[in-house]
Amino acid sequence: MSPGRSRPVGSSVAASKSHGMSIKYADFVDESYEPTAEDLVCTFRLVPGEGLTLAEAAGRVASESSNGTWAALDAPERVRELSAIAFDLAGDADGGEVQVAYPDALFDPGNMPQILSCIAGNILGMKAVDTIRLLDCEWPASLATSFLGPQYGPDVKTEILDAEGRPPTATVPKPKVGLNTEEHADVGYEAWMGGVDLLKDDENLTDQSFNRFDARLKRSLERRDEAQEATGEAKDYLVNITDETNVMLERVDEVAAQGGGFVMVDVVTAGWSAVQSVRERCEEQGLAIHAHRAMHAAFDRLPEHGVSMRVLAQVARIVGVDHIHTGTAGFGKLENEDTVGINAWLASDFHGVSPVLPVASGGLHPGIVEPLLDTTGTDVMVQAGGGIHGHPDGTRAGAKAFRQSIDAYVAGVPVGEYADDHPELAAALAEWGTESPR
Ligand code: RUB
Ligand code: CA
Repeated sequence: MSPGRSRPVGSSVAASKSHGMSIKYADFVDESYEPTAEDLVCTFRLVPGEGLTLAEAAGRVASESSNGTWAALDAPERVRELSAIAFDLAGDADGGEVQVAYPDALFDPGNMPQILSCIAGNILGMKAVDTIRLLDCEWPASLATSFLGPQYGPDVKTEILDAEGRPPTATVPKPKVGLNTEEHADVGYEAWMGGVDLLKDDENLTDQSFNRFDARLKRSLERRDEAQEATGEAKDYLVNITDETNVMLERVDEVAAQGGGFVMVDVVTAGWSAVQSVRERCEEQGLAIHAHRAMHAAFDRLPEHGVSMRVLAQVARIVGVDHIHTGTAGFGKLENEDTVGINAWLASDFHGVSPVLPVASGGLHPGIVEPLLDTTGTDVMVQAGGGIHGHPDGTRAGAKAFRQSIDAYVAGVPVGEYADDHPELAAALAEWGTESPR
């Protein structure tokens, strides 16, 4: 079969009705189909429901995620042209992997919720599959470039920060929620003075009564300016604007008015539509977006079901965040899926869409930086909360120790050796060693 969508309707079409043709599940499978450059191609891993073959389950997936349903339908050819085709089936009734090609005309360009309602919608709950996971997508240029994409990506290192040639660093004050505005901004000041580039709000700190958004933004940026002046190094603040969409847009304007360079959004809990709106406003205001991925594990933790972190990261890049958390490659406190592969994808050529800077975060401390960067490379942001503020000599010493561990790595000096004349690093290594916390 030649590539392209104009193909004879599946051999199993039983009867054509007067004004069209009858389409049913089996017509959504064509093992000889070759996808075109205009197709969105999704790879699914699935276990068919009881009594179904892999092909029967795959046909149901392609049908339900494009334009079919459980009943055989009479449909004109032009409607049929919008159908997805399951074309590469590997496995059997016990499970396998299936590729499904979607014509780009099925989608509404620039509308991420619509795209996800197709490829990650009803199919996740179909009885025709016991489990199904969207593993990976190959995006056509027409969809990938129908969104704004990242404004800065890794260029934040030089365009907003002074982090050329090294991983930028961030820290989230701990306790994560509960400090008042002055205490929170103080922690930021101490961390900046110790050598950290970015103060970061925690994902569940927004505008609570004990630490109001407006006051925190204002006070943190005042302290940032003091730290910038004292150190001569650019510093900034990842302020968590997550809220209802219109409130977020007001906060983007407010951050810009106060001279901040970044906003942080909990992209999964806020929703991609809201992230699209924030991205547009950030274009006007010149702000970069730090994407926290809280709740991603509801989609990606169970390996047989849901949506992979790889696909969530693809969506984030297309919509246009500048940084996204992608885990710590097995080090640290949280479960991670394929950090290295996801980070490579975020840096890869992708229809001219800018890359995204990945963020390693969750249970990091100076003793883990060396093996982490050995695994991920240095094109990442590294974040430590407890691994800075839990330092025996406090936040400023913790920030120094963390920065020293990065400087040691970039200089090619083993961290234990660098600690010989860097007492803050020596104290951190004495406290935590090189173990990952749990
Ligand atoms: C970091 C922390 C962040 C995690 C989330 O705190 O709690 O929310 O980065 O995980 P600490 P991920 O440095 O004290 O562990 O980055 O994997 O989404
Ligand atoms: Ca957190």
